[in-house]
Amino acid sequence: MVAGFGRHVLVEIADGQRIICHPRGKKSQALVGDKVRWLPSEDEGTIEKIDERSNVFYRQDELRTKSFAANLDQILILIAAEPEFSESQLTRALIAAEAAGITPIIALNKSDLIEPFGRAWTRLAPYRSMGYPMLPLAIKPKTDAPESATQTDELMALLKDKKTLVLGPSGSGKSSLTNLLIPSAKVLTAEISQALNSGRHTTTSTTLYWVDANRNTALIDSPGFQEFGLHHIEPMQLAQLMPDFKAHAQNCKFYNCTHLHEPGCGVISEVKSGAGPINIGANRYRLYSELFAELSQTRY
Ligand SMILES: Nc1nc2c(ncn2[C@@H]2O[C@H](COP(=O)(O)OP(=O)(O)O)[C@@H](O)[C@H]2O)c(=O)[nH]1
Ligand SMILES: [Mg+2]
Ligand SMILES: [Zn+2]
Repeated sequence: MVAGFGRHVLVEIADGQRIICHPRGKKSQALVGDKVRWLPSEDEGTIEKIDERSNVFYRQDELRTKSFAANLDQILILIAAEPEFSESQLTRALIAAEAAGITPIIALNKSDLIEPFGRAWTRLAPYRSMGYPMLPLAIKPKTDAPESATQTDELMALLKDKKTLVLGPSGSGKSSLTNLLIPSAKVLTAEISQALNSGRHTTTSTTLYWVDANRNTALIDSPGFQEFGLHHIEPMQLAQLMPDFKAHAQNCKFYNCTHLHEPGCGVISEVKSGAGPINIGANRYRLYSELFAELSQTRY
């Protein structure tokens, strides 16, 4: 499945044709990236079965709103020198990726903006020492920039033959990346919304674009990075999904330590001393405490 607008989805068949399909019944909610079995019905199609998924990327903003993609190889978190990225959003996306067992790549765009880029790159230092793959990018540098060649070769090598979900805040360069790699993306998007949307009110959707003619390399565009909810994650799982916390949580005295107030907590003693090889900065500890509180609120 390559695009979805509520109950109407686009399924791509072997020859590359994309067909409007409807799920049969309520339970078979197909996600972008799913492999599905379908049957023609009149001029459209019905999804009969969804193949088993290797993974599902899950983001739950409010209790009712869920966004998904399935069978991903990796997640590209695209942030930029400007506008300044939110460490909270970055952390949430990384936790969601860890929870789904999908490799995240952090890319910092707009390396041509030397000073803000330097500041942002420094802010990312803790994430490099946690071991996250990270690369600088210039997707669409200003033409008067000293080095105006686009800096995307390393990224291209990472994307090759993989299905990559692209996430990032508004203004980070997501559309620029899509347009660079898939020159026909604008036309495709217009066609898709026309096919699926005619006369309906819908929000923007998640869409899969092939980068190569052989359909081996794909980018999946997904809106909504601002409100990155993690309501599907238990607070007690959090530390295991944050590599810097995980490294120190094994030293806690209590196996069910929340790392908020317990005596003999390996995390708290690391935050206080800053002595370990993987330091937990004050920012990260604050983000953890906030998330822990948020995820501990009443569940339905
Ligand atoms: N200086 C600079 N600007 C860029 C770069 N890449 C994209 N932009 C600009 O950043 C702005 C936002 O880009 P866009 O692709 O629309 O971001 P989106 O909101 O994530 O889709 C546009 O004005 C782009 O021209 C870059 O490498 N350097
Ligand atoms: Mg955009
Ligand atoms: Zn602890």
